[in-house]
Amino acid sequence: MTKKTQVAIIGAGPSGLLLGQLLTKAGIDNIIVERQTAEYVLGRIRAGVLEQGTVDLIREAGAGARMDEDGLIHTGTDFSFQGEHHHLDIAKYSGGKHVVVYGQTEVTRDLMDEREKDGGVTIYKTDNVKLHDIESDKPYVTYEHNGKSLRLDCDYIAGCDGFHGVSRKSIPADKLEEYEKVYPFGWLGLMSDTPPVNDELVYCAHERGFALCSMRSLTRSRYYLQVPDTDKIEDWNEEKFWDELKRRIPPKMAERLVTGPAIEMSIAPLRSYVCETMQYGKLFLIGDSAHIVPPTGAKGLNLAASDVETAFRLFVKIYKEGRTDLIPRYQEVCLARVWKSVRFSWWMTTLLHRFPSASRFDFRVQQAEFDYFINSEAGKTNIAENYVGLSLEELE
Ligand code: RFL
Ligand code: PHB
Repeated sequence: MTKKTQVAIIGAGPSGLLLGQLLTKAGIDNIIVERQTAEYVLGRIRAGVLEQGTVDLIREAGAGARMDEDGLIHTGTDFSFQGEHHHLDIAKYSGGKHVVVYGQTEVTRDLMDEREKDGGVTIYKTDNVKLHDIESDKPYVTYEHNGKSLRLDCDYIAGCDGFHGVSRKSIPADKLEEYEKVYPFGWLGLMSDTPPVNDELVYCAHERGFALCSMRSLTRSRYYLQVPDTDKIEDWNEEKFWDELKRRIPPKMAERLVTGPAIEMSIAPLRSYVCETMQYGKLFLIGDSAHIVPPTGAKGLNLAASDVETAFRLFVKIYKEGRTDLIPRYQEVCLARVWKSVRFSWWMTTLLHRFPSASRFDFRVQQAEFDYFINSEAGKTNIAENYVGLSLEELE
């Protein structure tokens, strides 16, 4: 059986769902093809910090009501270096901007609900998704669903299928321009229904390794620990996690930390990756399918949202004004922002983590760099304006 749509979207993560909703609201037909079930997608605990641009786009997609109600506005963020606590007034140093703490799971759920209300089509539990003739005027997608082989004809394909997806792999290898950096550690995350230890997030550099105190609400906390990339989840348990966290955060915070059962514990590897070939023929790579950043700058989901914004504005120009001449601008506009976020995420990671290869000299330089940034007006402005998100170029 063959279906037809204007934009075929591969992947129902935040990129695919956000693009789908924006297109639907603009009257551009789209179908999402997702490998997993909706429950599986909602079970992945990931991002927590939304930039203003991401918040605005979610509202434009009609999925902002619950975020506006429940999202926590953060006008500052905290740092700790070897147990010494520092507050950074993000609003003061970014011209009055802030970030919103609202979980990726909730964003995804809101977008799924809105899509259902609008009658948007998402085909979950698909297998063997393949992209065909992406260089031609008649690209199409084939997949298996409920034991049947199906085909989806389309004008364009949006590859929103994450780092391990099939979209990027459909571009000929000799056309891919890729850059990668893998870090020798990962983040062990723990979610618990306990009140957050601090009213702001706390990024903690410590000789035992980095730790992050984050949250999802006033009753739900999210904590992370830097762990060697060789660690397995079986090497850890809740007790060991809480003990280690208390050692890495400021002592006063450790005293008031409320511990509790883990709702989720998992390890994520850290990497920086950019595929500069973000558009090839009729295929557009969006979000994690095109780039990965280590989570230290809270940029992954926000970069995905800014790709979505660029792709969406482009599709509107194409369908409403026939502006196919703007297609090459897609990757130019995206990459200008991607590389700046890649830089910031790499810098935050380098500033705050313990690298196994670091010497005593390297540690002193790291300490001096932190000291400089946190005590200088220029340093604080630098962190704040990157943290709230840099602006996006116009398509034309
Ligand atoms: P996703 O979320 O990976 O979704 C891709 C979807 O595509 C599906 N898929 C396929 N579907 C069909 N056929 C195939 N062959 C397919 N292969 C894959 C998958 O099942 C999935 O549903 O990519 P997307 O939509 O681009 O979204 C990107 C974000 O998820 C990611 O950037 C963020 O989570 C990164 N991130 C953070 N970003 C922030 O902006 N702020 C944060 O605070 C933040 N914290 C984090 C993070 C990521 C983390 N991990 C686990 C990597 C914290 C962590 C720990
Ligand atoms: C999170 O709450 O999951 C989170 C917050 C800030 C980061 C990374 C992850 O930089």
